[in-house]
Amino acid sequence: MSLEEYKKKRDFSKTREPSQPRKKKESNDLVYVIQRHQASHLHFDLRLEEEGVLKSWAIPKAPPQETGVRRLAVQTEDHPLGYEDFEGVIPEGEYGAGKVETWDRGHYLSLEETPAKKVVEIIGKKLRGRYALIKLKVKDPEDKNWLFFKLQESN
Ligand SMILES: [Mn+2]
Repeated sequence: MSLEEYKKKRDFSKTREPSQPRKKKESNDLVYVIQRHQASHLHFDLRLEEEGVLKSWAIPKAPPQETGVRRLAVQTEDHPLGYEDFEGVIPEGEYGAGKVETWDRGHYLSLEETPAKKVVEIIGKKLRGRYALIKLKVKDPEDKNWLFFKLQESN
């Protein structure tokens, strides 16, 4: 996992976003966060800690709190651990310019993991329960489109 793309896209003399991952974690729980990002287009950035980075997806509409709603989730560059604490305004002219606010956060458990599918138990305030992330074009490593949705509760 690399933060190269994350660093390349940002000028840390201009944005207050973290340039390095935070040193130490407070607990072993895996980070889950969704940040509401009022960039040129409002979207919601889902981030899940995996192998020392925050795997990230941009969701163009409000994340599903109930079953039956499937959202497109476009994978974006890995973000450093600690980014879940970032809130503020990315300055005009910088990558992702606009306001970032925490929309939901907590932790998650990984229940199932393949290259094209993740099933997670999200323990947040707005999102709670089992969710799936499914990659749309399994055989195309360049394709960034996933679907994100809540699974039916198992009895
Ligand atoms: Mn964003």
